[in-house]
Amino acid sequence: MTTATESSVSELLTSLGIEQDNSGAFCGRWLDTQGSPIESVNPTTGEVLATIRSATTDDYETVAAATTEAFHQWRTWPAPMRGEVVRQLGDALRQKKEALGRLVTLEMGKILSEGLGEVQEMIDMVDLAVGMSRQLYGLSMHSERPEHRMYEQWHPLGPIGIITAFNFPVAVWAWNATVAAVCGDSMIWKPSSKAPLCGLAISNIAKEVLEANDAPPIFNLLIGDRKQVGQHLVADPRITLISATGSVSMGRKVGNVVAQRLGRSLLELGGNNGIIVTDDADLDMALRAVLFAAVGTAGQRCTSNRRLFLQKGIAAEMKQRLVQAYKSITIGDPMDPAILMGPLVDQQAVDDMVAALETAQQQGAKILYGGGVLEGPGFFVEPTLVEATGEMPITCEETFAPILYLFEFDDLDEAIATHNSVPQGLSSSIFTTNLLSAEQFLSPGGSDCGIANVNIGTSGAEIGGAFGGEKDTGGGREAGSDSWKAYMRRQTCTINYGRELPLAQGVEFDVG
Ligand code: UN1
Repeated sequence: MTTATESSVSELLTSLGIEQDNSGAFCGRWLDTQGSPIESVNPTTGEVLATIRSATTDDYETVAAATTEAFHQWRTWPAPMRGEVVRQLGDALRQKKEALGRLVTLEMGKILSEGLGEVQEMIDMVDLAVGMSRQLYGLSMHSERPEHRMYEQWHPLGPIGIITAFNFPVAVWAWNATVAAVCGDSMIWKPSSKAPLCGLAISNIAKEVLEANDAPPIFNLLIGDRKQVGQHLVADPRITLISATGSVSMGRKVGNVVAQRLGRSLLELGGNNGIIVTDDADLDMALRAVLFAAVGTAGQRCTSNRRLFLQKGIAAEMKQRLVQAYKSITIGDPMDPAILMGPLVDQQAVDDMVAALETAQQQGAKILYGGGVLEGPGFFVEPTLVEATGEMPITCEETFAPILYLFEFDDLDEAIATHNSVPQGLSSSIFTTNLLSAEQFLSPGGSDCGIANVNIGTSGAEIGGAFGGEKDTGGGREAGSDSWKAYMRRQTCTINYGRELPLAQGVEFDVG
């Protein structure tokens, strides 16, 4: 007998065009892929949701060729017309927001409010990209030569590759895809094998929008392993840009291969994000921000708060309030609105958390709260507070789990130095009511991260800004501001409208 939950899950999947057994490659049409099956597992129950026949090397070739062909057509469309297609993608996402949000929650386990928020982030990206489609501005310069004009223009770049992680299985595609589309690029998306159904659902939605506009197949998909798909995508000279989100070790490999062929890469890798709370901070606000940043998405955001620096005057009170708050975190089915923390994505993530906590204790840490693994089914753990003492190399690593390391400090210089002493440089925050402390944190000698916030947590960035970080985080910038430039090629043009041919820098070169 089918239970109510089972039937509602299958209704949801059907409404997004997902079957029990699915193709893993799309390029305007679904290919008959025959690669080894990938199971999408619901991390809340451990049950298989659906299967995907992964793409093979042959499928890669078919998709890469179609994506290249699509680029040749798409780049001739005026940018505002490309923007119109993206606008319609936004309409489709609005219609499917509820279903897509539920799918995100079902497949990777973030709570429904965050699942819906992620789809909203896609919609916001669409709106931004539609505006961008009329604002892909180049500069004009004054030529040093008489009767000459100089300007720069931005052309579509080419077919691009988008590699995304499980934790933002749809929004990170949208950061790249919406901007790349208005810029005139076609693309191949390789989603995480831990969240492949999200890739199927989005591809089905994009397919309808493209077909309704007689647009070439620019939004393509390949689901498969590194050998069959990933390594071809990264090494393929046709793929002008690889935008990759994931671990530092993945980014190092991808970056190396792309650099070898002098391609472009845009890397958004690990974070080890710190929050500094000074004695004069508004502790109510700091507490709420830390909770969302450290426990939200079960600590599985690249922006999750992993290190908390407490000034000595408020440290004891904050620790006590944190423990109280952690005790009241509701853990369970992420579809249930009363729940604040869902499961980790899989057993490997649970094992990684357990191993990190063991190492932390060997290195002298004390667990202040949590540390436990909950009974299955599902991959549930307790959110955990760890008192860091002295030298603890584990605190320089990113563990994708709800572990928060607590540090104490005397003065802000010291806190900023420790804050910056890790290899990663994504997001950072300070909680203070002192203008001088806030500005010190934002000054050139302050936070060394790509994102620096005052009285806001480390996670939950808006799409209007450029998103990304420094050092091991990889240096890439996605989403808003002028991030679009990564998806286009710049051309500097000089036009002589006179009858003479003067050379620049006063060089004379006359024959006879
Ligand atoms: C990620 O975890 O890879 O700032 C992206 C945030 C989200 C994006 C996170 N808007 O937390």
